[in-house]
Amino acid sequence: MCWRVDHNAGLVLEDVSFAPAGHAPLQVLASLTLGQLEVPYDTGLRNTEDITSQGFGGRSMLTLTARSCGGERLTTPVPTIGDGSVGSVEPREVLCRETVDGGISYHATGEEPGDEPLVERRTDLRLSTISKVGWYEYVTQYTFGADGSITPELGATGDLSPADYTDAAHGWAVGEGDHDHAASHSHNVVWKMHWALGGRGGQRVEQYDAADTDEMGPKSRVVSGSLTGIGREDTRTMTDRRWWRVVNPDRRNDDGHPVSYEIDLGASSSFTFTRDDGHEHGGYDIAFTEASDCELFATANRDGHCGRGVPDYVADRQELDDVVAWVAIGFHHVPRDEEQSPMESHWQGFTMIPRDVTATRPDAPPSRETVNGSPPPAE
Ligand SMILES: [Cu+2]
Repeated sequence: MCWRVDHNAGLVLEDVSFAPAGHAPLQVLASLTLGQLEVPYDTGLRNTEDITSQGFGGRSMLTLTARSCGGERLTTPVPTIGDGSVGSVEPREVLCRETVDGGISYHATGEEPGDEPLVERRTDLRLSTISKVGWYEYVTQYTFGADGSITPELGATGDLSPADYTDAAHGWAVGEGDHDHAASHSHNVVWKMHWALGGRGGQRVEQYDAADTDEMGPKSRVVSGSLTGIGREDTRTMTDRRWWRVVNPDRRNDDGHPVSYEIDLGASSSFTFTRDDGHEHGGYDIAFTEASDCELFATANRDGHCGRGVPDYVADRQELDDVVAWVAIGFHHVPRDEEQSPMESHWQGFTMIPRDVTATRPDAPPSRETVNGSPPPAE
């Protein structure tokens, strides 16, 4: 992959490829960035749009220290004033590249009684930057698992806003007694992924749903799963047992299955951006749009003629081929006594995982290399 720092979006990853063990690399994404971070306070008295107003790059992006980065610190030129259109740039150590232990990759009982279990730990590549916006300091983090998983996360630390104290209905008492209620608020994040599975274009989008049927089998209820195509620009919401995938139908693995990446939203406090309130496509957990160079941000997009945000982008229902996905993950933050001070980092994010990029586990241990599909009947 390549990386750079954008004045607004902060860390930008481009041309992201995954090379499964023993296989040729597959391009996965053309780009991966933050599309917006909105922080509306429950009092209704404050709202910030941190990506489009202040930005995560430029002077907001902090120089890393040995304590803030456990790995290697990488340098890039960062503007000293504004977006760099005037003034000078300064090379600074802003990107942290770490190799971290990802826990147990697999654990499976050995072939013969008494054999050691088959066990491997996972290694993850983790990239992060830190941006200070107001009282908050945000960690933009992307974790690339050896299994091909990609996990975007935003960590929030720093301090609670000293300027936002309210009553019990809109906050939480963090001082002595029942007086000083720090205001609750939401961290509403949209990530933007421009897909390029095997290269840009020719991408298809599908939604998977598994529905409870009314049918009770002999042992359990029958659950029926299916895929439906999303052929045109649209917004969708999350529900139980639902996920999405981006597919390249022209590229197949050795089992003949089209390669794809699955998008799993996980836990989120669903939200509607304040600006999107009342719009037909305003409340979404994920949106798919056809790539356009001027559709930069999820809201407050400046280039008015191509739309002010995601609800405008999807409105003309263009056919999807060169696909951009916008994933909305919210976190409703009710302050705690322990957050003074500084605040313990709180995290929000989601995961993308390969689905049928390879015909089997790419790094299978020798005794499992031939396992693929329904086993032959026992003799
Ligand atoms: Cu917060």
